[in-house]
Amino acid sequence: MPVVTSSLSEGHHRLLLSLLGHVRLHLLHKASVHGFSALAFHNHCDRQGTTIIAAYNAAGFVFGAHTSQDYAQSGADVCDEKAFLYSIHTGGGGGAKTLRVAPDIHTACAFKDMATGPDYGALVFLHEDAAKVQSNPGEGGFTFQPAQMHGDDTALTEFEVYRVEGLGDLLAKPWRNIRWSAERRQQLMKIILTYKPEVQTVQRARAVLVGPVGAGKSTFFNSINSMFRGNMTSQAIAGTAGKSVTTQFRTYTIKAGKGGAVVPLILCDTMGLEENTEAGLDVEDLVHIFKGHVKDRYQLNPLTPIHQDTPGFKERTTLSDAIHCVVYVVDTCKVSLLSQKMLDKFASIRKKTNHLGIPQILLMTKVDEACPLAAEDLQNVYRSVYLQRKARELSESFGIPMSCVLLVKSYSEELELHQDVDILLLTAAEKILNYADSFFENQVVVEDPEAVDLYTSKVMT
Ligand SMILES: Nc1nc2c(ncn2[C@@H]2O[C@H](COP(=O)(O)OP(=O)(O)OP(=O)(O)O)[C@@H](O)[C@H]2O)c(=O)[nH]1
Ligand SMILES: [Mg+2]
Repeated sequence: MPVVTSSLSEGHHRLLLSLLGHVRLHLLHKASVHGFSALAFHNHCDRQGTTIIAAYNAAGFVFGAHTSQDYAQSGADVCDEKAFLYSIHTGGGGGAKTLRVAPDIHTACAFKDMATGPDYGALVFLHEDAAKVQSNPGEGGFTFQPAQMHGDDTALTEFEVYRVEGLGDLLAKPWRNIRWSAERRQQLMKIILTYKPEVQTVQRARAVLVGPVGAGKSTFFNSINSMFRGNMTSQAIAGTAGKSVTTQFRTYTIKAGKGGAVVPLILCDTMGLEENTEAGLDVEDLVHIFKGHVKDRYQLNPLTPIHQDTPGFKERTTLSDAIHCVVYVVDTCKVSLLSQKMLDKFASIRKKTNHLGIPQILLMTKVDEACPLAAEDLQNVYRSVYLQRKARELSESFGIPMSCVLLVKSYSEELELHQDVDILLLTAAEKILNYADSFFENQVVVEDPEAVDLYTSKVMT
């Protein structure tokens, strides 16, 4: 499915936010993709809470309507003290002109909640199921000059609707204490570099990154690698495409500096999960990965699941080959958009992971994209009310305690390392090692660890 992107320029976006306060916009409907029809509009926008319309015309106007009430095709007149019409015009060489029209409180109902396009009386969008707006200034209690509202041009070149998500304020106290100092960074580096697994036969902890396509798995590995190397690296191919960019199972060894000591943490990268069966990483393939049967660079194929006769299948595995911690990776911007099918897939993976006794953590990536407060200053990450809400939402839908949820920002476009980014990445790496220790503590001690089927504790011949 093509990615649907907003047509708002950076300037329009900024001006729109200045009308709305401390919020984030989430695109629900884009008529050039979904259709200039009332039906398509209601399919995407009904019962979405606070929304704002952005209609575009060839005269360079972006204009629309804000309401804090649901569209629900109830047939009723909906009143809303928070409703307003607006217009932003940046054409003509001068600065941007912004117009905000509140309804007359004595007469006004915000909109007629019909099965038509959004009907604010003075402006009726998608009029007659077409790319146009009907303009009736004064009607419904909204008074304006048509020239100021839409430059007298009622034909629409685009029509978008955004859900307005309140970001809340910053918490007075962060919900997790992070020390943002150079000393702490050094301390975490040292803890990780001197880590030794509880079990003597195992040299390094092995964690696997599991998550939907584009969640930031490969970029997380690249970021950890860059941090230990001391410069930006991009060993794992990362990027965006309709399908998973990563198609091979990779086990990455990390070195502290060029040619330096090996970090006692192996990060394994996998193909992204997709909601449909026979697409994306196969859940049974993942179980083979957990048990250590899959070799580095194995070409994953959703249509041909791995089995014992698969070339390269590693039959005899040791504790060193197995996965010691599963790291679920989820894009913070997409927490509310995880489909039931994807959540079901995660639930089935969790069931299998629990059965194998592997500890799990949940990594929420792209906090900078999800929350402007975190983008402005990463030290706000555990103080942002919005991010805390998203973490709770995810923890509940996964059934994973909040204590296992970690927020990170990976290096996606930077050329230089940054202390705050490093501290969040190192905190995640330290947590992975602690959880791997829990895995080791649960292992039965066997006489010959080199010849054991881990998960049946059966000595193999
Ligand atoms: N702003 C920002 N972008 C990120 C972050 N992490 C990843 N990205 C971007 O997200 C996109 C997808 O990242 P990948 O690391 O390729 O995602 P993946 O989970 O490996 O995806 P597949 O291999 O396709 O399943 C890339 O364009 C990254 O630059 C982050 O923390 N912040
Ligand atoms: Mg990848």
